[in-house]
Amino acid sequence: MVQSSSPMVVVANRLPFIVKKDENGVLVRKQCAGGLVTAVAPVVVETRGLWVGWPGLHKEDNLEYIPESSPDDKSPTAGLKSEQVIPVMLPRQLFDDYYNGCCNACFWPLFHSMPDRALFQSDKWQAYLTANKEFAARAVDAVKKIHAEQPDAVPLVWIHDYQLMCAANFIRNGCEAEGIQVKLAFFLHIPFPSWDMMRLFPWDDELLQNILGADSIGFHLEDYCFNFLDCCQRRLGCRTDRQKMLIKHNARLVTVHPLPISIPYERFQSLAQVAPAVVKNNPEEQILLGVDRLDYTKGLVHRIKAFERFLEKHPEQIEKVVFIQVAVPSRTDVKEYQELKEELDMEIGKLNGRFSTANWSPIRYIYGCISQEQLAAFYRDSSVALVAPLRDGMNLVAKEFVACQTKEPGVLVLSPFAGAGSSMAEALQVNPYETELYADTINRAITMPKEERELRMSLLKKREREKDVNYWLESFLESVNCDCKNTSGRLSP
Ligand code: GDG
Repeated sequence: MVQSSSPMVVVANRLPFIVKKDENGVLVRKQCAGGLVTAVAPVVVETRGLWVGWPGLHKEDNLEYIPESSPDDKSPTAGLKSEQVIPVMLPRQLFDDYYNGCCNACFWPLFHSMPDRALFQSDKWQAYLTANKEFAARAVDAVKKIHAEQPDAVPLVWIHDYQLMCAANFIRNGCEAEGIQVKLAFFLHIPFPSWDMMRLFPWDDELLQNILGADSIGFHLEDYCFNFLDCCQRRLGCRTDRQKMLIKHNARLVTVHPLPISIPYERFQSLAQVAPAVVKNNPEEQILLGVDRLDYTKGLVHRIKAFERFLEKHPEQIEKVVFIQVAVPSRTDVKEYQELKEELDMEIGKLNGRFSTANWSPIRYIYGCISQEQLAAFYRDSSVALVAPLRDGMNLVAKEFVACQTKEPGVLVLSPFAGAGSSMAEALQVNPYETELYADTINRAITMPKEERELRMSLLKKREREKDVNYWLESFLESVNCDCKNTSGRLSP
């Protein structure tokens, strides 16, 4: 397990589980553990730290206590005692304005460079600030609790993602008022946009200043780091050093780090080794696979159009290939997402109607969440994974596909607009906006000779095996420790 010398306080929009009432009305934990939780939760347990976040309930729900994990719970959060969890309970309306109104209707599209979709509303931004203050107040409670139990330790507060971009500054002020020393780190899971995008946000100066409340800021890619430095320099007039990735702000030095996230590689590989085979129409049938949250950034409609063009250009592939698309419902109460679902349903229906034969349909569309074991089986038994978002911070699906390729090597088709595209060089690159080339790339992937597939996949696997999620976590902890030594220096002119 990855070690940290400081007690870790994680501050994230969500707790690593949600709290629900079971059929008998008893409060229970419902697990929603992804790779991040799997890697980070044991560090919180080990360092006697805390996790601050939303439990899935609102203030009106009067949550009385956080239930302990059940005795048969084998998940990575099982060791997290209820006293290590601090729930953030906001009034329902405030939560809606903050989460749907600001995070998802403004920051999500803007940070994915889709400004036409972004709504800029002052009241929603105010709700965002209020919510961030509430998360910060609970994080300061967490720090005080640790300080009382371990007075010599300097807690490491690790804030996650675009829902909490202002929390670092509020936590800093709270801890200073209490006279408690902390290290503050922030990690953004989505892209950080260019100055051209950021300047469209009417309160960009306040946002940037609040992000700079952290001592250490992590993004997936160097490009996102440079975007952030650029914004701080141009909007706030900060002095920056692009080589050392430093920003001077209010007489403090803030460090910026490219920290590309990854997956629990071995867990996916092991799942793929035991998962039952995917049922095919015939043993020769080749599966093309897409796995995404149903989100407009993921390029789902572009993908269906490219697949349609591929079938038009290559009728010889009819009845020989099948495209399985898993689309996980997401933000279903938002109109834009409902419209996207309707568009996708229609495009898939049209294509299936046009090309289906008596024994075969070109697209198997799963709207819902499947088990991780089933997912591993799909990854393993697919000949081609189509990972072609219009924009994506990293994209873990590309990496999970590679980890699960334990049998016949398949081909990864990857968009350069996903963060993963900048390191997974052996994938076939595709621009999702260019339908003709997209269709040709699908054909190239489906007909690629075995030697080439083997070579590409073995190189992809080697990289992902070495740089898994634990490597990411270790790199993060190392970067925070280095900061303590380096930021005592000066910014070169
Ligand atoms: C954000 C950033 C960044 C999907 N369907 C099922 C299922 N999944 C799991 C996958 C994967 C995860 O969901 C999706 O991760 P992504 O990285 O592709 O995308 P986002 O949700 O948008 O995540 C992204 C990430 O944060 C991490 O920093 O890479 O850029 O947008 O792990 O396996 N899991 C199960 N059933 C499904 O049907 N069990």
